[in-house]
Amino acid sequence: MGDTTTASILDRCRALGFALAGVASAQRSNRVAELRAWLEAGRNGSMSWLEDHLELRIDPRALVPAAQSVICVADRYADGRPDRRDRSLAGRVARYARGADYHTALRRRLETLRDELRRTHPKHRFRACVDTAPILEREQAARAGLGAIGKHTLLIEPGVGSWLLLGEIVTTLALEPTTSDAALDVCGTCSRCIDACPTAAIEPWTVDASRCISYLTIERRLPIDPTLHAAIGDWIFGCDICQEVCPHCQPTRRSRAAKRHPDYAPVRTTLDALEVLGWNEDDWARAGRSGPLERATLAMFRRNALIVATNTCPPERRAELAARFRTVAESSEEDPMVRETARQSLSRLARPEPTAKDSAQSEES
Ligand code: B12
Ligand code: SF4
Ligand code: SF4
Repeated sequence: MGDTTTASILDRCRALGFALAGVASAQRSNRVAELRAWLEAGRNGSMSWLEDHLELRIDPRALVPAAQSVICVADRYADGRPDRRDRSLAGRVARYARGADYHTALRRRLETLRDELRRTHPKHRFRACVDTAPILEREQAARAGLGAIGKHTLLIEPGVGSWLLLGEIVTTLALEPTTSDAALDVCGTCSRCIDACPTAAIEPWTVDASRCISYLTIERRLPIDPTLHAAIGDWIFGCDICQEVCPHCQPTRRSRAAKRHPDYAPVRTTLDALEVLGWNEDDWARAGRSGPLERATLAMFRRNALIVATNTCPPERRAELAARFRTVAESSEEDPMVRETARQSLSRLARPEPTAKDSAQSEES
């Protein structure tokens, strides 16, 4: 990569298997007020790390002093095909976590590019970021022209979907920005994601993370508010509903033809809720650790399993489940969060079954 231009970088990104790539000029976010208001309203829930390094998060030139450019890349990981939901007590895993962990898979290729650039430009700085660095990844990607931000706050590749995972290299190298229409409105009057979100977490272009099922099941290390248990439905790790309903995310000939990286081929779509409830540290290490599921602890998985099992339990298995939950709730050796969730789930199981008449009434209202 002797004579580095934006075009040569984009070629290299394609060769490395990235579905999308572009360059943004390094500049301060023009949404600082919105970000501060979001944090002040506590919409980050217990993710206090989002309050750290705010100056770096809002300006890549603070993250990498004298940065001039942000090279943005994206992997496609799914095509929006609906899930088959024909098994009871099956907890769904969000699509991004069904194959390889993007923190490893995407980062490996991004670091190859970073190392090549470092070799050809030893006087310049290059910092590779994937998810965990303090940077507003969707904003950078939209600026680089990779897509546009939808009302569910995710980056959408128009007509192909938001099934994208993002990464960046922030650099002091001055590169020609790729053309972008960052202000592109891909939503118009649509509000499908807002209407479909089971916890009412979405307002246009903002998500109350403290209510989002993705946060509740993956990030929250404390018991989950029981008033949100039913809304979690069959999601044991993450949630895809706002993407599943988005017109841009539907499987079409174009989206099926769009190249997805083979690393994300699904190896797990669902997890059996009762099996997860029975996991010990060894089972957990085999099933989850060192992969995309690693972000949730064993106790969080077992808490989620209790909720999903309660939500998806067929009437004829209620007694069996109640007996199993009682053992958990009464064991002094149990994790306190799991015990509390078992108690909450038991009281939900004890409620009378909705009758056909109740269901008809609630559909009418
Ligand atoms: C924290 C976090 C979460 C939190 C909070 C989500 C959120 N919406 O912020 C939780 C745990 C809930 C979460 C969930 C998910 N996440 Co997440 N998450 C992040 C992370 C680490 C930081 C995001 C952040 O800074 N949030 C703070 C809020 C305030 O930022 P914001 O919404 O962008 O705020 C801006 C807008 O409000 C904007 N704004 C305000 N008004 C307006 C008006 C208009 C018109 C526009 C355009 C913008 C705008 O200004 C604000 C400041 O920039 C990023 C990685 C990263 N470093 O960026 C991944 C990331 C956003 N997550 C990602 C994914 C895949 C998911 C899930 C789909 C996973 C899943 N299936 O369960 C869900 C999606 C839920 C959803 N609808 O957002 C991907 C998204 C890829 C994409 N296509 O956009 C990212 C980029 C990770 C990655 N490297 O690929 N996530
Ligand atoms: S991921 Fe699920 S809970 Fe979170 S905003 Fe989207 S639909 Fe709502
Ligand atoms: S569902 Fe509709 S409103 Fe939501 S992001 Fe997609 S196009 Fe925009």
